Formats: sequence, structure tokens, C-alpha cells
Amino acid sequence: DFVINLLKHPTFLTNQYTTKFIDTTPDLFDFKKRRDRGTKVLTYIADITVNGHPEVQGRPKPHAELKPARAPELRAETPPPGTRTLLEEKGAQAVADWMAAQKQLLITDTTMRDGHQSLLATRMRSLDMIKVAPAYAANLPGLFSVECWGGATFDVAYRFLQECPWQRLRDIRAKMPNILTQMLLRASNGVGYTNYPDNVVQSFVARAAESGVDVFRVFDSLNWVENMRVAMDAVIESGKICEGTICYTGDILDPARAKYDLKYYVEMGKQLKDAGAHVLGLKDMAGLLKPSAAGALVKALKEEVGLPIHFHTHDTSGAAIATIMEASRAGVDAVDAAMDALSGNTSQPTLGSIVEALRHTERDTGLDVDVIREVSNYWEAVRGQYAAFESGMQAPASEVYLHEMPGGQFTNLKAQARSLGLEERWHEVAKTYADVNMMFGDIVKVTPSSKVVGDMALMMVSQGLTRAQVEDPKSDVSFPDSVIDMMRGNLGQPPGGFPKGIVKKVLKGEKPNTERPGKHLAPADFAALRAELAAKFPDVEFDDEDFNGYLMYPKVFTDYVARHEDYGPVRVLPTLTYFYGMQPGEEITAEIDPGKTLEIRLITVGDTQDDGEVRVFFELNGQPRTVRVPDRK
Ligand code: BTN
Ligand code: 3PY
Ligand code: ZN
Repeated sequence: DFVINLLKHPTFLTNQYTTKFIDTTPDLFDFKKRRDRGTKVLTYIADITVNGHPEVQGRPKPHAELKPARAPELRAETPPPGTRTLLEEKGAQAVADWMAAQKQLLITDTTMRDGHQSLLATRMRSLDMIKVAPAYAANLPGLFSVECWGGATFDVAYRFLQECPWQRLRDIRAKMPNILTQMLLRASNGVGYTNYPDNVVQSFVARAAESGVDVFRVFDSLNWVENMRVAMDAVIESGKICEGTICYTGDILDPARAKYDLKYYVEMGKQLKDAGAHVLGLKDMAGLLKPSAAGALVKALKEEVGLPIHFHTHDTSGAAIATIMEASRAGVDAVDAAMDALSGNTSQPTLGSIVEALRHTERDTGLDVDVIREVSNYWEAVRGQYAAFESGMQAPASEVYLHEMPGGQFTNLKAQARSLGLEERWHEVAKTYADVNMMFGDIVKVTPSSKVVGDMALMMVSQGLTRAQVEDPKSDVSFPDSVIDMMRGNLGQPPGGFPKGIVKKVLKGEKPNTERPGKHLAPADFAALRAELAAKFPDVEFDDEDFNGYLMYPKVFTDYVARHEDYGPVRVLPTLTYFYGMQPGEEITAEIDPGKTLEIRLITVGDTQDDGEVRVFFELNGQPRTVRVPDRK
């Protein structure tokens, strides 16, 4: 007997045939195999064409005359050597030493991760990234790295895009072999929202390194270095680059926010160096670091920690480029930026403008602005296809200094507020978010701690509760689960711990755990979990990537596999087809395997039959095909 991996090599349904039959009938085997995947993809297109995609219902539509997204011409036949070449040849420490020795400001392009996470609700599909990856390799070998994995992209790929995040990583890696790939890792929270057992974190990091991640930006959502060690050690062990990261909050220039002062950050930087970081990440996830503060902070970190510094910020306030210029003057080694068309507002500052701002100065990035414009034009066309996921944010706003929401959360929380009917009361939500932060003791707010603060703020606004009412020991408040979880200590401890009063109120006297959460989590039983997954899908063979997806997100992964059995490899469809289906007469091409394409033409959509089904008529590679789907409208 044999099993096949339906996910990676979706072939055919083995249980319909005997092994012997297939062995002796290779032509039939080939035919069945193709027909099977083709039919599944046609079923998906038919379903979306008839019923619509739930994610875009009621949302703005892409412009009728969208320009096609064509990747720029390649300016080199083979990718010139880049930062990854150095990592492969000399190792992680050599890359860090090289960074520190450079005069130019090094640039990370975040378009494929934080850019779309912060502007388009993380909905960018792999196909749109893979198409342009060769142009990055050939035309932009001078980039420090390309952030293209981790953060929210992992679960969104399975959950909403019906595609495998690991395959995205492998495909980008293969098409961009010379530039470092970078991921965002939430330390013991992996790419999830809660602490995982140590062996799950270790397994995930090893797998990610193997599948193509070169730089791991590791942070903890409460800035607790103790809770970062397992992840950092795993990165170092893998031979890849460990960017131990400080999350920036508050304002080092404000005496009223003394909890997070210069000394605090320098001390944390030293702890990260001692924990083995090759590079010190400075993650300003909300865009709160003001220009003058950046000068002072970078100078102090450079002098007192002595690691190369990689700075990440968001342009929510509109002041990010000024901050970058100050950080650059103070000697920061690398900064994050997004390609122009996916920059600004809650995203990263504008890559092309940073390059221009530093031209003919001693920190000149050496990047070619013509190339950047070409690549940005590609992203502009891609962005047009995701109109449904635009946040509607019209302008930068200084309000970010009040609420301190991370760029990646802002649009998300706004959408959540909208779904609760609170959109008109957004500024109240923002103010309450700030109140909750103070009630929790002024904590770092970044996934997952930011989600806890957001949950609490939405609950208070929708129930009309003030901070004083919540804190009143005599009032009866039912707290969101995420708040109870955090007060139990399940995300770890913030500097100085959570305020005693709120812990007591939330936990109703239950004693919190103030030790590292992973210390009390039993290791996951990998053999038992593999068996559990296999039992759910007896005909599917899972590999190590799949299993690590299952470890992070058991339900999300299982749902993804179940849908994959019906719809097949929908990741190969053009983005407009994926979200909007097809028009009668329309024809598309989808590359189902390298060099092997499906030519799909939608002929017509029939009427709904008595049984509630609709027949949809296609041509697939010139052959007529009919699929039936339920009319759910
Ligand atoms: C997703 O996870 O949402 C992507 C898969 C799409 C499921 C299709 S979309 C059309 C149809 N309506 C549904 O509610 N589910 C299927
Ligand atoms: C994430 O964890 O996804 C973030 O982007 C945090 O800034
Ligand atoms: Zn960010």
C-alpha cells in the first residue's frame, strides 16, 4: 500500500484503485492525476463565481481597468552575489561583522510581510510575491534582506488564503537565492498568540531554517528576555542569524514615562547580547520613536551594547522618515522600509524616499532608484487587486502617540470595531486602549499582548465601562478570556510584573504563575500528535512542514487540509480569480506545476436546479468540463 501527499503533490484518490492497477496503467494514472486537480480547482472557481468569496462581500471592488501586474525585466542573467552569499560562505557572525563595518545604511524590504500585513490585512497571496522574487534577486542584490515570512502571514495563509505558508517560503527562497530572507518570530509564542511548549518552538525554528529563513527577528510581547531564550538558542543552533529584539514603547524623552527610559533599553540590549544575539533588533511596532529620541537611543545602544542595530518602525504618525534620518546619523546599521506603493501610514516608511534622502551623503544606500521605481510599479498594480482589504485610512495621525497601537493591529482593530457597530466611536476605542494600557501597568503592546489590550478596550467601549468602574473591587466585571490568560502569566511577565490590584480583580484570588510559561508546559508528544493528524486524514501523507503547521495551529491547519481536498491547489489561480471567480467568456492560465499550465475558460453559468445546484460550464485545456456547485446565495 502507498500513501501520497495530497498537499504537496496532490495527485489522485488512491482508494479508488489498487496499487497494481496504477502500476500497470501509467497513462491512466497520469490522466486521472491531472483531471483530479483540475476538477478541484474548477470547483473552487465555480463556487466563488456562483456564491462569491465571503471575505470580499460588501467590500470595495478593484478598479474595472486595473493595469496588469508585470514583474520588471531582469537586469542580470544570474543573480549577483548578495548578503545570503556571505551567510552561506562565512556564517552568521560574519554577516553581523560585515553589517557593522559598512558605511552605507543597509535596507530591509518589508513589502512581502509587514507591508501588506499593515495595509492589506495580511491578505497578499504567494503568487504575487513569487512573480517578482526573480526581479529582487537580479535587480536588487544590494538589499540587506527581504522580510517575507512570519508574524501574521503564517496563519492567514492557511486560514484565509487556502495556501501553504511553507511553500511560499520555499518558492521565494528558490527564486531569490542571493538575498537574505527574514522572518518575524514571536519568541515562545512562535507565529501564534500564546506560549507553546519549548519543543514546539525548537521544532518550528529548525524547520523554518531548513525551509529557507536566514534572519530570525525574535521578540517577546512583554520584552521579557527570559522568555526569548528558547527561540534564540534554537536560531543560533540552526546556524542562521539571530536578531534579538527590543520592542520600543513609551517615550524616552518623557519624564512621565520613566518606566521605559534610556537605561531600560540599554539594559535590555545588553541582556540580548548576553543571550547570544548576532544583531540587535529595535522594533518600533507602533511608530512611537520620535526623531530626537531615535538619535539618543541609537547612540546609546551602539556605544553600550556594541551589536549592529537593525531598526524597524511604522509611519503611522507621518514622522518615520525623520526618525530614520536621525537613527542613520546616530549610526544605525540597517533599517526597514516598504516599497513605495505599499509604504506609509501604518506600514513602513517609503523605501525609495529613504534612498533619495541619503543619496550623495556618507550613508548613501547604494540602491538604484530606477530599479526601486520599477519594482514599486509592480507592487502598485498588485495592490489594486486587494482593494477589498484596504483600511480606508486617509492620512497619518499623531493620535498614535495617544493609543500606541502597533501598525499591524490598527486596521485590524478598526475592522473589529466596525463589526461590533463601534466604528463611529473609534476615537473612544483609541482612548480606552490607552486607559487599558495604564490599567495593566503600562506594558509593551505587540502581538499577542496588543491583542489582549484591544480585546479589553472593545469590551469596555461596547459595555460602556470606564477604567475606574473596571478597577472598582466592588464591581462585577466579566473579563475577556485573553485578559484572564495574560493575568495568569501565560504570556510571561512585564517589567515589574502586572499591578497586584488588577491581577486580583481578574483572577478572583487565583494565584498567577510568574515564572516562564514554558517551564510549566509539558513537551508536546510528537509521535502521538503525528498519529492524531494521520487518523484525521488517512489518505494524506504529511511531511515535517505540515506537522509543524499542525503544532502551531491544529484547527486552522485541519480546516485547511479539509478544504484542500475539495478545492485543490487554488494558490495557482490569479488573485482576481481567487477572490471574484470568473466572467462568462473569460480565460485564464494557471501554472499548476512548473512548466505545466491549465488554460481555463468559463463558458457559462447555468440556472439553479431543483436540487439547489448550479452547473457551471468550462473549457479546460480545450476540453469541455461541467462542474456542479450548491447555490448558497
Ligand atoms: C477561505 O478559507 O475562506 C478560502 C476558501 C474558500 C471557501 C469557499 S469560498 C466560497 C464558498 N463559500 C464558503 O463559505 N466557503 C466556500
Ligand atoms: C506581528 O507579530 O505580527 C507583528 O507584526 C508585530 O509587530
Ligand atoms: Zn512592524
